Amino acid sequence: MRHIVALLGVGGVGKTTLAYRSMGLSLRPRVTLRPGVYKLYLDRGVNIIDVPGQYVFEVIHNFVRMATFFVDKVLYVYDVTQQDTLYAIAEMHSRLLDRFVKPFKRIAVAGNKMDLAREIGLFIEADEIAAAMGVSELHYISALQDEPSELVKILF
Ligand SMILES: Nc1nc2c(ncn2[C@@H]2O[C@H](COP(=O)(O)OP(=O)(O)OP(=O)(O)O)[C@@H](O)[C@H]2O)c(=O)[nH]1
Ligand SMILES: [Mg+2]
Repeated sequence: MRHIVALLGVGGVGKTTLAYRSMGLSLRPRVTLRPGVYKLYLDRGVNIIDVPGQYVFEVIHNFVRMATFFVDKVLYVYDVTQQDTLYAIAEMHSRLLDRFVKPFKRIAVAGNKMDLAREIGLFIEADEIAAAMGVSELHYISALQDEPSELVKILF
């Protein structure tokens, strides 16, 4: 069975960059307007679902319209230099819980753009919000700079 992971987060946090770099591509993505499904062939197949939308309501609307019942893991992505993107994933999560009887098997939070955080000296941690969301799996990454092998790990 393929492992299906959905990337959720507001516009510009780096979802498509994460999907591309996990596949070893270094293209600079444009704004995602349509749902993307990227297939990775590792020891186990992975489908990465890149959900379009700039704002919370759009992302949730687009995600719910997709075949969300197949999703094995939801990876909430925020930008560690933008506090509002962190609040946005908490809001997305509560909106999803309002709609689904059962939460997803696996839920994780990824704080992205760590390279930028180090450069500008501003790092917004997700510990408290992740705990409030009931999420214990938390990763801090640079979708732009981390090795693909490291990025792939957080998809599982
Ligand atoms: N410095 C830095 N920039 C990043 C990183 N990841 C993504 N970016 C940049 O952030 C911008 C948005 O990245 P995308 O991957 O398009 O973000 P997205 O979440 O797919 O955005 P939408 O498609 O608009 O929803 C691009 O200019 C990326 O190059 C990162 O780890 N570090
Ligand atoms: Mg995108």
